[in-house]
Amino acid sequence: MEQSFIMIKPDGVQRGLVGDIISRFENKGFSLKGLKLVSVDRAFAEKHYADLSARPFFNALVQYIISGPVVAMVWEGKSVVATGRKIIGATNPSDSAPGTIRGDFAIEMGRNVIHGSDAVESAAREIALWFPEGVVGWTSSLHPWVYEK
Ligand code: IDP
Ligand code: MG
Repeated sequence: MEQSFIMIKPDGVQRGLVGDIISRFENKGFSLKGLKLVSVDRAFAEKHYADLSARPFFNALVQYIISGPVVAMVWEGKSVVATGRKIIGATNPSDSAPGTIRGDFAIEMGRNVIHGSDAVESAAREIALWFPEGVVGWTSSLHPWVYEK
């Protein structure tokens, strides 16, 4: 089953949005497979955002991610990568639809509350980076009530 790496950024933690954000993924029917509150250092943040290292906002982005603890999660389910991006909303909160996490809770790109993997391949890379210890293997007893088969 597909997995996505989802991270509540430091502003989301500071603003007390952790419970609401987790509820949105739980309520959808996705399964939580990994969860931890961590502070990462500059080198780790630079590795996570390596693809963006040439962008003008890279330093500000890294500074933002290391400014406080983040909640790192692995969520599993059918099409969780693409659907997770829909739940999160557009990168720029000015373009994020109301009802999405960024649409409901954010105003600026540099304070957009949450990260979600953009493809199945990047999800695998990010999960390996953030959860080198692996995630938890379990199946929700609600599985047959969420999936037809
Ligand atoms: P995503 O988080 O929606 O996948 P990416 O393009 O991967 O967006 O960018 C990573 C993060 O970098 C964004 O979530 C946002 O916090 C920040 N960011 C992206 N583009 C800009 C920009 O043009 N100005 C400032 N920050 C940006
Ligand atoms: Mg991205």
